[in-house]
Amino acid sequence: MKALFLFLSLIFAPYVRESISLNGEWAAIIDQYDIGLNKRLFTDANARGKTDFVEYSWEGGLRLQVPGDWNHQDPGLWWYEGTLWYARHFQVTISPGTRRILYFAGVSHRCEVFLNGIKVADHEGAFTPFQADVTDLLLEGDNFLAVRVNNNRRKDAIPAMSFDWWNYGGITRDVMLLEVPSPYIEDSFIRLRKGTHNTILADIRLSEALAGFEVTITIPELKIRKTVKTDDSGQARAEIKAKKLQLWAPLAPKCYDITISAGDDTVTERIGFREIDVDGTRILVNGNPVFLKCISFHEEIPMEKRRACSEADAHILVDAALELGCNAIRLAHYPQNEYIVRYAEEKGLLIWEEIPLWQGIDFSNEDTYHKAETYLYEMIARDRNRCAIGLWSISNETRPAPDRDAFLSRLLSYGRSLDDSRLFASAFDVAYYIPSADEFQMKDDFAGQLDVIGINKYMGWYAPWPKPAPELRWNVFPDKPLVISEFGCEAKAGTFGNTDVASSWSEDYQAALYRDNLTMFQNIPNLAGVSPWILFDFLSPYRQHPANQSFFNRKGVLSDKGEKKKAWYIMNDYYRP
Ligand code: GCB
Repeated sequence: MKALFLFLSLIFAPYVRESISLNGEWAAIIDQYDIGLNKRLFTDANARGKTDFVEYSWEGGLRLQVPGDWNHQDPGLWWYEGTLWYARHFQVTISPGTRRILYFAGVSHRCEVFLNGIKVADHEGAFTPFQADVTDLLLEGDNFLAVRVNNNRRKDAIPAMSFDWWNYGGITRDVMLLEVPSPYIEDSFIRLRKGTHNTILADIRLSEALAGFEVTITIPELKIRKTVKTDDSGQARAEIKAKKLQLWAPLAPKCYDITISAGDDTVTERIGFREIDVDGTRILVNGNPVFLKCISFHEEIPMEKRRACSEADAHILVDAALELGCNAIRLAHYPQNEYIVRYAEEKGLLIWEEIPLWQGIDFSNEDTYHKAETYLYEMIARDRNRCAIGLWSISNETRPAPDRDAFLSRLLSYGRSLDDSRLFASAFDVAYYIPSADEFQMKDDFAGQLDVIGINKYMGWYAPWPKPAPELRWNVFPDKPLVISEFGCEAKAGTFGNTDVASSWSEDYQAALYRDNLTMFQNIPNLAGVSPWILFDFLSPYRQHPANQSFFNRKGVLSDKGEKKKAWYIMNDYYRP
């Protein structure tokens, strides 16, 4: 049997497998001049004897918590951009016949990983995981792990030289050492068969190309048990009719415990099933039109000025979106940690997930293109079994130009080849009011290839209102679903005053602007959802006003302390059924 889809090589379901956590306290050395490789910081050398001149030590220095950005853990690192080394020891008991996979859920932005002095991985891209099979390098007993981390902004990177959020550095997500039998279930894609509501398709691949290997899928709640055999590439497909399958839907989440076993490997994951599609200008979930009541947030706990990294942090962010009345979230502007995605799915929030292809990208650079493909691949590999994810977004605020159009078209085809069960979108900031036509229009040769058009529009903040809101008409990709993927303005919580003056930074100005936007939205015939910018005030070096911002972007409907601004109540009214 030939598989009809691409298998992806990040281990399936790392969070539910047996593992040793390598979170906790790590030793750290700041390496501002990037000389650590020459000094061999990847070894745990100690000077012994008269002529041994080791000029560093992993003992007695800085200590950092993993997961966690380095910025908030030491005042000297708040603004730091550069290289920093992490290291730790850990103990292992070797079990013959098993494999060990070192898994990093996210390191910001690039890193090299050394185990017992030998390089085992390098990775670029702060917001997606990577792994290395280290079975053959592990020692019985003590092992030494060192990671060279660098968070410099670079012209050819994604994101590139500047972006409107804090450039946190470090090992910002979990690190674990997984123990799996051999062979193990390396990849698995479980979803509804396209066009049906009662047929489950499960594609499974083993870590080795073993033919005739039995793979069993059980779903006890549905009384399903099906065994299939692998082909000579170690792959198997099961197509399962499920009579009483209850589908997952926004705010009506239903997932099942699904167990996949192959040889000695058994994995039980929570998996849900849903269909997402477009019909003209509407987004359909399981055949029913859904208007996206969405909100964006960054992976940040603003109250503590740090990146979000734990299950408890995920609850803070997702619960705040639920309290606002949302049925969807936009993970701005990058894949956020798995705790957020899993908890949102459990709570029934449809997810718009995106890669950080945010303004200022070097579209004519072939290396940058390959980085974009890698990002998309890793995001989809990590999350394609999460039914809550309805939209993959591939870019934010890019300007039409031949090199950009070619780059995004190519990237979109690549994305569609990885997953044909979801919608593809992008957010644009090139919809303008055209006085001669007396309407909003947008010219973009690429955008028409997408399923859903996102429009970021800051009426009343970056752009003045050309006419009163009720009179503004929209004619932007009228045949496709359009989501207002950003709107809003800055307001300092606790500041009240004139509703007409943007420079008042008042909650009242923000509230009036929200009301006007909601009025204008009534004149967008193809509107399929809205997503205010943003849930919480967030940190950004862009935001330099000493009194009003102090490096916070103040467009939150909640302040950095979690206080509700007036705009919060307006959105809550709009979203309440
Ligand atoms: C945008 C960007 C977002 C910014 C926001 C702003 O259009 O997509 O990342 O933070 O505007 O506040 O200016």
